[in-house]
Amino acid sequence: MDPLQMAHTGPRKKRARPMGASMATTPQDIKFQDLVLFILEKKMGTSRRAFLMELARRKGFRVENELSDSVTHIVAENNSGSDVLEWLQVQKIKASSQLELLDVSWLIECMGAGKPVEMTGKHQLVVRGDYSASSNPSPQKTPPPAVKKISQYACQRRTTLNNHNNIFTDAFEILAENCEFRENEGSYVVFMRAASVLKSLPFTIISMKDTQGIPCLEDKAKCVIEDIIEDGESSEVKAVLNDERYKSFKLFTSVFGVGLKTSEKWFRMGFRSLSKIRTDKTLKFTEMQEAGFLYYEDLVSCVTKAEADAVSVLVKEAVWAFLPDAFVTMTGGFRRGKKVGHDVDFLITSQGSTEEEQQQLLHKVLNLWKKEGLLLYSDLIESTFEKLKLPSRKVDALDHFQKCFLILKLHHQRIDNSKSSQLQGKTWKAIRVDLVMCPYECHAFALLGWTGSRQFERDIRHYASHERKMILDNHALYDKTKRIFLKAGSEEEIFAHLGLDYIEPWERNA
Ligand code: DCT
Ligand code: MG
Repeated sequence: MDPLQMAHTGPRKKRARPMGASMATTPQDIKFQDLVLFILEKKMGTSRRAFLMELARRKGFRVENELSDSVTHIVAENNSGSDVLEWLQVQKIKASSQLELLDVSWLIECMGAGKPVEMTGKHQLVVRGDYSASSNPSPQKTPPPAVKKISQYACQRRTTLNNHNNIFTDAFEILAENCEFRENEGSYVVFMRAASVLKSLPFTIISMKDTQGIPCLEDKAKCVIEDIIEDGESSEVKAVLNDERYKSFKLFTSVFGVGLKTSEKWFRMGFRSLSKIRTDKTLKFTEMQEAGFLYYEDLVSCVTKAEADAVSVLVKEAVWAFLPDAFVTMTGGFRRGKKVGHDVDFLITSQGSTEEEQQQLLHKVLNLWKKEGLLLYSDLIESTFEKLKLPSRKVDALDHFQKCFLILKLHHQRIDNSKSSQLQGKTWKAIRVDLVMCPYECHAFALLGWTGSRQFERDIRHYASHERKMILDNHALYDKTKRIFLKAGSEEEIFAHLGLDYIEPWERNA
């Protein structure tokens, strides 16, 4: 049976569990002001109703908890129109002729489309002349959506930012982060892969049947999906969000320069808040952490696309002042089309300059910004790149390019005013910026590596080694069978060497 048909197969009351408070209280943006929905609990069950209410609210629909005069659409499952009218009579509510009585199949189609779909005869509930019949007219079934085989590798899936399964992927990302904090690499990978595959689906998962044939979903992940479908939330996620260690690590690692080791230390010392840590006389901070605390508020607030564009102008101006032929490309999440990020990443390369000129460039750029008072923090790491060295076999290995991790002062006047998030009184914002300088021969590999997402990078490297006997990293692609390096001047050529269809940057949000 197909997923949409499954929605018609009756109440799901396997386990009657109380609803979490988060369900009704999550504020959601209403996108479709003209519609006010009410979902009938009768014959549907509490938890399924709550799940559908939460899902619809997430998609921007206004869904009322109680039936009121403002309701324009009543959605019911396994009820005829007469059943619904009878129920309304019992509630002493007079149905206006404007009120739409709809089968749940309409709502499910709306969820899939992400917007209200046209109401047709198959959705409208049948009202018999005498109102008395209670049997359910079998609603017309929608044909099953064509299911293409989904690859286990993110580099063979197209994953845009249009995620139909946030409700599940948000849960997986919290669980993965918790595993990361507990250095449980195995489970971290399980949850990240599950989140990644669900992000690529063109439909919302509504029942467990929908998960059939989807790779990368281990039992652990399926249990979470089942919990959310049945109860509207995952008890495991709820427990993690209340967990002392998770909460502390989340807080500590939000400071630039604080990783797992430092978080562990502070947690063991009994710290639970940043204010206590900031003011503790016995603690020693690295220069990075000092900067992290100093610019904390700016750095935890996301970088917008407008801010990233303003930084891009700043970077290009500085780079071109010293190497006018240099290529400067914004990479990372913004290249994948994200509207916000935690930093702005750039890849710089140049064809016509000497090795010496290339090596000096970042030093000159930093000096210029220092003079201009824009450099709030910098950490420059020299290249350890060696030509003809075999690529790294480790999928998470860092690259050997010269790079710097910075905090730049971005004056609000540099941001396109209409989009600026200027705070009153403050004329600038501290922004995290990463600059990477790579030799021209490597730029396609470096661009592919720095565009991400992390899961996409992991999977394309796994794919290269497991499916093609090749080793791919940010510097090169090596064919182990032929024992040769495969050259590439563009990302398209790398995909072609690997025998992969080209995936655009905005389809790499795995
Ligand atoms: N990258 C990677 N492996 C790492 C770190 C980074 O493959 N260990 C790649 C993937 C993305 C790119 O570098 C930039 O990294 P981030 O800035 O951390 O990620 P992002 O996708 O740009 O996301 P954000 O919006 O948080 O900056
Ligand atoms: Mg980034």
